[in-house]
Formats: sequence, structure tokens, C-alpha cells
Amino acid sequence: MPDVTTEPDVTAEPDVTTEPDVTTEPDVTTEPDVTTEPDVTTEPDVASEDAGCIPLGNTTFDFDLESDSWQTYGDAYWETQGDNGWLEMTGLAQGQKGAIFNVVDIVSPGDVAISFKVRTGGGSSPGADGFAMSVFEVESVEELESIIAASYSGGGLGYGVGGNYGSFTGNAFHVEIDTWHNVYNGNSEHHTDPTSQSHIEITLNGDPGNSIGWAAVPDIEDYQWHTITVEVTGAQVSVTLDGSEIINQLVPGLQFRGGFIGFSGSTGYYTNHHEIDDLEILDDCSP
Ligand SMILES: [Ca+2]
Ligand SMILES: [Ca+2]
Repeated sequence: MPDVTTEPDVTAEPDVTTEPDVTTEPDVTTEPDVTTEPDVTTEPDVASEDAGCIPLGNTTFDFDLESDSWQTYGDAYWETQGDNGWLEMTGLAQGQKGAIFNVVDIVSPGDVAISFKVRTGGGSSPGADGFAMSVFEVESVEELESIIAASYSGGGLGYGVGGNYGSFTGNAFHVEIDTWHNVYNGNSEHHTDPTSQSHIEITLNGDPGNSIGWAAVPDIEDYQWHTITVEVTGAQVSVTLDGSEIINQLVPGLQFRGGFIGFSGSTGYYTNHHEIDDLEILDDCSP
């Protein structure tokens, strides 16, 4: 945890706000500028890694999770079978809420591509509630952990802390795999999902009701591994599921701010497995 004291270098970098000038330019000729930008100044933080600008790289979760960077919260746990390891947010019990975050390495702001595998299903019929990948731009692990503790289960998917879900007003980016249709009722239900079907949805700032794009994925609860990729290029967001594009849209004003990356999920009366594997992060800082 002491390593985290170096993190403000990354999260506080206002210089990066100049990057959209670059990111809106599809011209390849401007890209060399990117390599000389402040991203480079963050590299000493990951000096133990290779010289590449990929602080997390390809994480298979096959290593002993307790070794360093990844912290487990609530009902989440690390699971293995043979040489393969993966993350389970909830297990099949009711009323679970779990999260696993990397508390050491920070995802850089700016354009980014993130890929991970999900497996859900195997629970009740219907199943619920779902899970999410989140990147929270906060200044310390303590702040991150207070968010995780305060987050809602159920429709909050273990990351709901903003909007109707709480007082969080910072920047965060989320990719939900949502298998339960919430309908706002001003009481136990804090937002209305965009579709009654299972869906993959991009939301912002800790608010599961702050949707900026979604696609129905009615067959996602088959308890098979599926690969999700999300790419933020300037204000353009695209998502693919098993290689097929399901979301691609411009979100005016959007800027990927980077931060702590992790996963969370929840069950309620209804249940499912909520499993994650093979996280890959590609910052836009390739040579
Ligand atoms: Ca694995
Ligand atoms: Ca939902």
C-alpha cells in the first residue's frame, strides 16, 4: 500500500487534458507526439515493469492473487482450477456484494483499450444481478476503499455510489454486464435499466443510471466465457462482444480519466456466478 503515495502523479495530471487535441486527430502523423507526452513521466511508477507504457498489461489471474497488486473486498474471491485462476465477484449465494481492485497500478488517462473475459450464469432462474468493470479516478486507496464499502449491491452492482446511489461526484468509467431489469421506484430501486433484457452498458461516475450506451445481450447468462473489449478514442466509445461490435457511439464531452481499475458484482434474491479473467489494458502510448 505505501506504493500508492506515488499515485497522485498520475491522477492529478492536468496536462493530460491537452490530449483530446491529439486524440481527435485521426492522422497517424500526429501520434508520435503522444509518446513524448506526460504518459512518459508516469513510467517511473511502473519502473519494475518493462519499459512499455502498459502498467497492467495482460493479467491472467493465474498467479497468487494475494501476492501484491490485487485486493479482494466483500464476497469476492479468487478461484483456481489447475493452472488457471480467475475472479469471482459473488458466488451463488443470495445477497452478495464483492469487488476486486488493483490498488497499485494506475490506468493512464487518455485513449485506452481494455479487454476482459466474463462468465455468468449457473445461478437461479432468472439470474441476477450482474457485474461491472470500473475505473475510478480517485487519489488514494483509502478513497477507493470507502467507495467500495459504500457501494450498493443489487442494481448498484457493487459500484453504485453516485447519482441516486450516493454522494460520489468524481470521475469514473464503467462497463456493466447487467442481467437484472431494475425499474426506478424511489425506494428500493434507484434507476431504470434501458432494456428488460440482459445488457452490456457503459455508465459514468459511479452511477448505474448514468448510461452513455448499451446493447442487449440476451444470451449472456450461458455460463460460458465471453470476451468484452471497450475502446475509448477521444469521445468515441466502442464495445465488442466476442469480436462483434455491439456499441459504437460518440459521447460528447467524454474523456477517459484513468484511475484504479477493478471489478464488482452483486446478487440479490436471485443469483449467478460473476466471473472475470484475462484482463488486458492497452494505453494509447505505443511507440
Ligand atoms: Ca486465468
Ligand atoms: Ca440491472
